[in-house]
Amino acid sequence: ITAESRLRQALDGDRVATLPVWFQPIVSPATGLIVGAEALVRMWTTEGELLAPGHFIPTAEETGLVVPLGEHVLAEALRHLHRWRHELGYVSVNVSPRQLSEPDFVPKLARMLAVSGLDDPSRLVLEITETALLSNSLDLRNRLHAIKALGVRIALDDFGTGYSSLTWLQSVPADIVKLDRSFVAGLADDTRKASIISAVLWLAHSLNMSVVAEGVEDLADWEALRAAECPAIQGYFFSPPVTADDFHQMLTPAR
Ligand code: G
Ligand code: G
Ligand code: MN
Ligand code: NA
Repeated sequence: ITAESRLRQALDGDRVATLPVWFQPIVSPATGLIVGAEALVRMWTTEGELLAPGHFIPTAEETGLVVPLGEHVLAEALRHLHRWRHELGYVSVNVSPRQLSEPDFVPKLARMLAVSGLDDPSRLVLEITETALLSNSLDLRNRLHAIKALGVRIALDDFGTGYSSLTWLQSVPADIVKLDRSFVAGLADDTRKASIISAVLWLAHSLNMSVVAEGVEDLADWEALRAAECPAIQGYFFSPPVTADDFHQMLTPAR
């Protein structure tokens, strides 16, 4: 059974069960409170193995199956945003280059928002990677502006690792920079990383953008980011991605 037919089967079946969407908290280091979450899809195989997205997103991209897969993740993200509307600020969803280049991506997104019952579209964030924007075409930029016009926010994922980060900042109407974990993990013991982070924080602030530092794996990094007044962090130190039910428990702990 090929990776493609496995994915096709999953999409034809019970998507919610077979392609569960997990959530990783995004936290304010100043308060320790959960401000948002990144939605990260998983896949159960018929052999009962749970696959991380690295094992099937590339196939999904190549075959175009990332389009129905992406719709499923978006639908689940919106459903959970509604479920957690009183406890959670926002949910951030990864959008692949292939999805973004679908001609009816924006109208579909608008329809999904309309039926979601979401009070404020800025509570949905779309994460875009630099590879999606390599072309930097006018068409793509128009599309990003159309997404912004819906009130949805845009985050630059894996920021700092591509070739054109500063070009991006200039040309993409982004709201959030997600600083790649290669700049974050170990920053407390690395003055070069710490300098890069303060420069990015300053730059983002000047451009009216927020920052999420990814890959915070220990207390020292958390403390350093709090001292640097980084608005938000994400990483194994606080929590790995967890099931929706486990995330629900983190949001509404039993008193
Ligand atoms: O295997 P691992 O968990 O490290 O893979 C994470 C990668 O998979 C990240 O790059 C993340 O952006 C991507 N990813 C996770 N969920 C989704 C999704 O719903 N859609 C897309 N396009 N990518 C996703
Ligand atoms: O490319 P993207 O930023 O969307 O990838 C998110 C991926 O990063 C997820 O697969 C998630 O499991 C992983 N991740 C989240 N926190 C940490 C962390 O603290 N350390 C490492 N190494 N990976 C992390
Ligand atoms: Mn991401
Ligand atoms: Na990232």
